[in-house]
Amino acid sequence: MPETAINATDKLNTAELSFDDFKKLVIEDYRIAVESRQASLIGRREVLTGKAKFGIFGDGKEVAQLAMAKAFKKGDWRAGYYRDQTFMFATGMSNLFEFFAQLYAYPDVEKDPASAGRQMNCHYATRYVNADGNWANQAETMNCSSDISTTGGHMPRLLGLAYASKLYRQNKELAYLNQFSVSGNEVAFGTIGNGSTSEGLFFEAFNAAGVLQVPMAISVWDDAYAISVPAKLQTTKEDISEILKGFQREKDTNGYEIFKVRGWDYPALCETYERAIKVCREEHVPVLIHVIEMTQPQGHSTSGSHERYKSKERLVWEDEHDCILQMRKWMIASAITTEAELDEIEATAKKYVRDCQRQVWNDLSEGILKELNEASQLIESLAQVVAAQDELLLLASILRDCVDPGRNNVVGAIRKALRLTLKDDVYQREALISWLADENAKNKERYNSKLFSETLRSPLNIEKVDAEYNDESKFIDGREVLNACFDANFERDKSIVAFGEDVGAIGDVNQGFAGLQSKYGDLRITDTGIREATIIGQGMGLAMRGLKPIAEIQYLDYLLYAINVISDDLASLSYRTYGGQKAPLIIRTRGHRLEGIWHSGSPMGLILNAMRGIHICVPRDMTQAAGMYNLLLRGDEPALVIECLNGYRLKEKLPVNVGEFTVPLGKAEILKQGTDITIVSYGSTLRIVMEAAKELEELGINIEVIDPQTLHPFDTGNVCGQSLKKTSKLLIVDEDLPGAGSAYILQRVLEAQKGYYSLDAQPRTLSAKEHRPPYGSDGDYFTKPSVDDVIETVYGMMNETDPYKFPPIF
Ligand SMILES: Cc1ncc(C[n+]2csc(CCOP(=O)(O)OP(=O)(O)O)c2C)c(N)n1
Ligand SMILES: [Mg+2]
Repeated sequence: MPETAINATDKLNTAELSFDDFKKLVIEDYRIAVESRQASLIGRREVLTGKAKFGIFGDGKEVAQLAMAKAFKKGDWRAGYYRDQTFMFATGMSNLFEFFAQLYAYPDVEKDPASAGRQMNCHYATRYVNADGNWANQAETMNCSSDISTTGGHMPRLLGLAYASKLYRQNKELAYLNQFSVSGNEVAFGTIGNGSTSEGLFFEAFNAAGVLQVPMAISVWDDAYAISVPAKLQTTKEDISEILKGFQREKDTNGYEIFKVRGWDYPALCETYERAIKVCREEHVPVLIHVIEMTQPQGHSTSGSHERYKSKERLVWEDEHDCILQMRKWMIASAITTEAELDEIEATAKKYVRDCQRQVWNDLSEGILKELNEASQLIESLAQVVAAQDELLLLASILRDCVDPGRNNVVGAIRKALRLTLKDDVYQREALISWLADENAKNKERYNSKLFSETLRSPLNIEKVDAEYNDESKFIDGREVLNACFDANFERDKSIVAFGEDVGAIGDVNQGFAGLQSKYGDLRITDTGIREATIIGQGMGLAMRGLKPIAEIQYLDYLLYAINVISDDLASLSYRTYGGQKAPLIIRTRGHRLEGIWHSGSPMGLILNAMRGIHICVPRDMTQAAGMYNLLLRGDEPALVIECLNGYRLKEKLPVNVGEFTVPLGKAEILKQGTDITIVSYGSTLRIVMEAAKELEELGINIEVIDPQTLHPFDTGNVCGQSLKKTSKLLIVDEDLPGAGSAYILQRVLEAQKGYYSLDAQPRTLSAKEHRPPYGSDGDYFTKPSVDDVIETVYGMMNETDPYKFPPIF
């Protein structure tokens, strides 16, 4: 930046500025806007000429973002969507090089710090996890939580980011965490398109922020369209701030401050943001800034042209109300600058942006070309000594002639060459194999790493501490074991909070938190509204800002109402930022058997498929659950813990170190040794299997029972595979649908653990029926696996192998 320039994020307080300073500041803003526009124009061209796959840009939204950037301070957070490049440039959280690197999917975290080439363009993020896995000082940086493509999907996270400021301000015990907050003075800025305000997540988060009174500032970028669908079909009265007027706070009520401003009116925008954010920051009142009359100069994205669905009149109106054109007019009319100076700024911007784009492209191409040359040479050398010479030379020349080659072309050619020379035993072929192994390792790191944090604080690296008992250890209700565990952890770590429906005053519907709100206060043990998606978002935002949240979903069946947030946002966070962001959120819920269609679900297949990137713990009792909480609360990765609904009143022995002992992830336990059949089961069905084991013993069958304890990760010690070496027979019992959770376990045991090679009978699964579980004990008996079902299935398997010893029951 030239010495005379004023930082674009400096406050636009005209009272404190000389006219010269003011002019400089506005001109600097204009430069950022035109550079951003050039980036959009060039970006689109790069897609249309095939260098990038897809483009979506922030043209038409530039000027409002300059104003928003002025109100954004160190310590603040953004959770937004793909239109915000100007804001990111103006705050310095991104730049043109990073913009183009992401557009080209540059798989290098130095070039694209937001996603290391993993995300579509204009998906922003700052990195707050250092390379060593430690937190960066978020109070000293501007912070951007990682974008997701699902429009509106970020709203729950936004709520959580804002809620963290409330906790940091109101809970004085958190003052020691000053690398995350300075007395809660931070604002969480959200952006969302007008069309996406139709999403339920928007309304859920909007209401929750009004209830919680948190510093959340939502800007709606309103360009009257959502791709081709006009406002008339999106929003009642075609006006989101109009219909949200009931949220306006009044004397003696909570609520919002609501603002409406035109997206091309620079001075009005600057003034509005200054006013809005002041209230939001100082008073912790959420604000809505509805920015209307925005445009899309290039249409929605590179996927199609807006001329197809916008009227001629609308297109003419958009041309005239282009925000940069209007800013330019205002600057000239206000004698801030001259036409000539602005022309000069525009010409310089054009060249500068083009230079940045070329530099990034050349840089990326150089790396790939080097690999391409190596691969071509290896193939050409191999061609000299094998029969498939012509095919190999053709392969190499096609590779060399590739226009804008990618690594898929290079690696693909080597793999093809190896297939063409399967029978050639020459050292030149070995060279290809070893080159491929090196490249595979690099590409694995580029494209397949960091699903989890992979740091020293990972729960996988936390030491195992055994549960200890002494002569005085009492048998108490399972819920009381959990209660003691939570109590000890809340005492130990002031950053732990728990919240959810009925978690506060009554200590959750099964009493796990009973008495803890009165002991630790309602900022730490907190009731929430019925809003599963934003309970998860609330937890995610807190976890991103250094707190240790336990977000409770009252019953497992209701996890469906949050699955989009868990799957899209939480589970993908580490992967999509290449480990630059983490959210060690613990989701607590209870499930499996009880009563009724929505109170006894066990949708494990759904969970296993939607939640890669989150540990899935299925403790068989409350002691195991407590050990898992003790572990997870000391780690830095997200996890779901599903307690057994029918286990809270069963008696368990209270460990003396109830807040200290740990149950490691991925460590399967053999609950009963046996020789005839291996049964793998988890959660509530384990008790049924153990009961069946007794009668089976009387029938002369000795089963081995294994509890994997966690499904992600699954039995990392190969306990199931080893057991099959002994029994040669496998039965998986759970209460999910057929082919759901049990199919996942089959894949792990038979394929990943190579259990297939030990089998001498067909592997079997025993699950629930295909429909939802009906209400009542008979409904349960005829739907979910019973002791009778387990005995008969096991017996049937033994009958198949030895019908003389085990004659058929029926
Ligand atoms: C949950 C979800 N539904 C649909 C889409 C596909 N989609 C991408 S952008 C878009 C339009 C969004 O319009 P708006 O919110 O007004 O933002 P704008 O692009 O106009 O700035 C749609 C439907 C998506 N990405 N996510
Ligand atoms: Mg729109």
